[in-house]
Amino acid sequence: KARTTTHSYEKYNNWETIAAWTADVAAQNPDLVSRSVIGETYEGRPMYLLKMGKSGPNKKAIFMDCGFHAREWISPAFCQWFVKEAVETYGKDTAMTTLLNSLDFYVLPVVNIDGYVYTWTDNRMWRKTRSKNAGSHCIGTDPNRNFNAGWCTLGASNKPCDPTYCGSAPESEKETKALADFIREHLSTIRAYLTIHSYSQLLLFPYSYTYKLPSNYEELNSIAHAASKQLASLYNTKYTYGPGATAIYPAAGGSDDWAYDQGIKYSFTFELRDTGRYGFILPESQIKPTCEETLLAVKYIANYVLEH
Ligand code: ING
Ligand code: ZN
Repeated sequence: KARTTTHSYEKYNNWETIAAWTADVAAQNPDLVSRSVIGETYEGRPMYLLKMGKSGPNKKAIFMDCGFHAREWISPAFCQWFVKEAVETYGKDTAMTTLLNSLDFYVLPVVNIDGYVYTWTDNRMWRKTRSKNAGSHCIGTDPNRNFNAGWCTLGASNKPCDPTYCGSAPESEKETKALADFIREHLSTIRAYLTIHSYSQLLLFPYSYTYKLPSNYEELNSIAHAASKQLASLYNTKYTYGPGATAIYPAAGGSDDWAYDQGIKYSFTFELRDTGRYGFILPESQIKPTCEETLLAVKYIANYVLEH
């Protein structure tokens, strides 16, 4: 099929371009990257997952996803940037080389593909999935309210027309079910879960569905402190960090809380730039600096996981 747009790491790419890019980056780096399909979306699009790392025995893994919320375009841009940095700096940057030799990274570049497509074609501010709701004319479920973590008890709506609609049941969405199934099947290796959103410049960790603190709160807090410091070292971008319930707002059904309760003790939600000047419509000129600084934080967390 003829390509209609050229991929660029410093531009926002449409889904067709990102899908073609996942095939290309795997084909061009066969000893470092492989592509699989973990499911399909409500509208039937394949959910591509990239596995990155040098093959080796008994490797721990880090799972990272982007594009939960359709309008948060900087998020998929970061997943693409991360993959680019991995393949371009492996064998050159000693830190990245160590990470890829010792860990596998599972990167899901866009979770909510149908929603992402809809923000390109119809409504730039769309957030939810694009599934039909029985008994309602309103479309979509908030994928980050659809996980089985205090599901729909707090900071979520049971009304299909609301932007934080929790869905008809936990994992009612094909996209969240595919993600949760993959993680459940790889629980023996996955040591960290990272989910990339925007905006607000926050580094969140559990819990969001309750005010109770996670068992390794002190450890998560110190990791978040150090990762934020790394991030700020490049352009002085200020992040706040803490448990979701207090650092942003109480909200049940989030993927980070669910992953944590599955036993993945290093679970973080990034809220990338900015703090509201441009919000979800972050200019393309900010893709490079945003991704560069975020990469420092992700590398810090990955290296911590490797050593613990
Ligand atoms: N923020 C997240 C949201 O889904 C969040 C905040 C994180 C909620 C973790 C619950 C758990 O509302 C954005 N911008 O999407
Ligand atoms: Zn979001």
